[in-house]
Amino acid sequence: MRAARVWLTRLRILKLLPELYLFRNDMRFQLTWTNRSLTVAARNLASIAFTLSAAMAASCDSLATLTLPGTTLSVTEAVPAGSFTPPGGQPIKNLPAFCRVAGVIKPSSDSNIQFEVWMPSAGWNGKLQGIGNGGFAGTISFRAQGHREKLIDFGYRAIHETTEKAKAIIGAFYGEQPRHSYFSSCSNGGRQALMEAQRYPADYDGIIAGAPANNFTHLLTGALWGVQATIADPVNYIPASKIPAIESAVLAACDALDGLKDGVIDDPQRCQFDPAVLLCSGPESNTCLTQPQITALKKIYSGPRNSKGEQLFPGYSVGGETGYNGWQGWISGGSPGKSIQFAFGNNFFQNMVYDDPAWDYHSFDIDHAPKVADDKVAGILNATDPDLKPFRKRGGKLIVYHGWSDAAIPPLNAINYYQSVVSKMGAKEAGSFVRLYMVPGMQHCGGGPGPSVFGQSTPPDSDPQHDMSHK
Ligand SMILES: [Ca+2]
Repeated sequence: MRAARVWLTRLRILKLLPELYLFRNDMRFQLTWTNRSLTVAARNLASIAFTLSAAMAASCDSLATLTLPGTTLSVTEAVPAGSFTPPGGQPIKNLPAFCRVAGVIKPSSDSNIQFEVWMPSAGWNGKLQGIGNGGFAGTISFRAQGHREKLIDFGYRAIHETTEKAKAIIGAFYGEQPRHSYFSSCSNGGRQALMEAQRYPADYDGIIAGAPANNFTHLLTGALWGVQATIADPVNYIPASKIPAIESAVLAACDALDGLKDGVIDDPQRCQFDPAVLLCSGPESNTCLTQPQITALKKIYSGPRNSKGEQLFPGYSVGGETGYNGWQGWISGGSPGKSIQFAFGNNFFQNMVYDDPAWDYHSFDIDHAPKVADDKVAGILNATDPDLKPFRKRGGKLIVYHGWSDAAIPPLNAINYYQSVVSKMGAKEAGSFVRLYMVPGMQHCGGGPGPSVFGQSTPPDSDPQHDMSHK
C-alpha cells in the first residue's frame, strides 16, 4: 500500500504570487493523492490528499445525495485511470481511478468556499492530507472591503470547514474515517497550518508548517516599511542588476564561517556583514552601491522599527539574495513599485486595513499602521497563539520549517514563533511534539543555493544538488 504524497509545487506557488493583488475568497480545495509528481490547478487554494484501500460504502455517483451542512456538491463523478485535467489546471498523468467530489461550502451567507475531494477507487492507505495555499489564496475578483465573513473564511474558517466536509465525504464513500490526517503547506499555507494547530487541534494528527506567514499583520507591516525604505525616494532603490554584487559581498564575508565555501551560509546569525563594503569608490556600476542604496540595504537586513526604535518584525537574513525567488521578485521587482512585496503590502493596507482604494504606501506611518492593522484584523488573520496544549493533548505533532534565504518572509519569524511556544509550554513539553528546522540556503518555500527538498510533501527533485533524498 502506498503512502499518500501531496504538495503544492514550487512552480505553482511562484506562478500564483505575482497574480495575487487582491484578496478573493473563492476557496477551492482538492483532495488528491499520488505516488508520482502532481500538479494541481493553478488557482486552487488548498489540497487535501489521501490514499487507502477499503470496501466502498457508497458509489461515487450516489454521493450526489449526500447532505452536509451549508454545503452544495456540484460534482460527484467517477474518473477513470489515466490523465485528468482539473479546472483551470494542467493535465495530471498516470492517475489511478478515483472519485471526484467538488462543491461549495457557505458557513455564512457571504462565504464561497470552493473545494474538491479526490478519493482513489482502490488502494487507499487510510490517510487524509490537506495542503493550503500561498499569498492571498485567490485571484483578483473583488475587494475584501465590507466582506468580513470572507476575511474570516480566509483567516481560519475555510481550511477547517473543508477538512470537516472532506472527512464526512470520505466516511460516506469508504464507510470509514481516515485513520490519520495530515496537513502540509507553505507560506500562507504555513499560516493556515499553524491556525489549524491553534484553533482546530482535532482536525489533524500531524501538521507541517513551512515558512509560515503567521504573524500576518506584522509581516505586511514589514513589507510596506521595506517599500518605503527602498522606493519612497528613488535614490534608495536597489535595482535587480545589483543583487549579484550584494550576494557576492555577503558570501565573501561569511560563506566560509561554516567551514565550507559552497555558496551557502549555514547560520546567517553568525554573519556580521557590513553593507558599507559595497560603497562605490568610483562611478556607479552594478558592482557597487551608492550611499542611499547602502542605507536601504541596511534597512532590508535590519527590519522595521518604529520611531521609538522598537523592532516590529525581523529583517531578512544574509545569503541567497539572487534569483527571482530571491530579492529580484520579492524586494526589487522589475522596477520601483513592481515587487511582490509592494503588491502584498500595499494591497493589504489599502483593502484589508484602511478600506480605501485611494490609499497607498505614501500614507504608511510605521507608528500607527501596525496598531490599526492589529486592532482590525490580527484576531482573524494572525496565527501567533503560542498555546498548543490542546493540540499536544490530542497527540498532535508539529513540524515548522523555514529557509534561511527566504526573501518573502523573514526566517527569524519562524524562530520567534517557536521560541514563543517554548516559553509558553516549557522546553521539555514543546520538545515532545514540536520541531523547528531552519533550512540553509533555501529561499521562499523552495529554490536558492541550498537544499529545498527534504520530505516536506514536495515531489522528489531531479536535481541531486537540492534534494536531500538523493544518495
Ligand atoms: Ca558555506
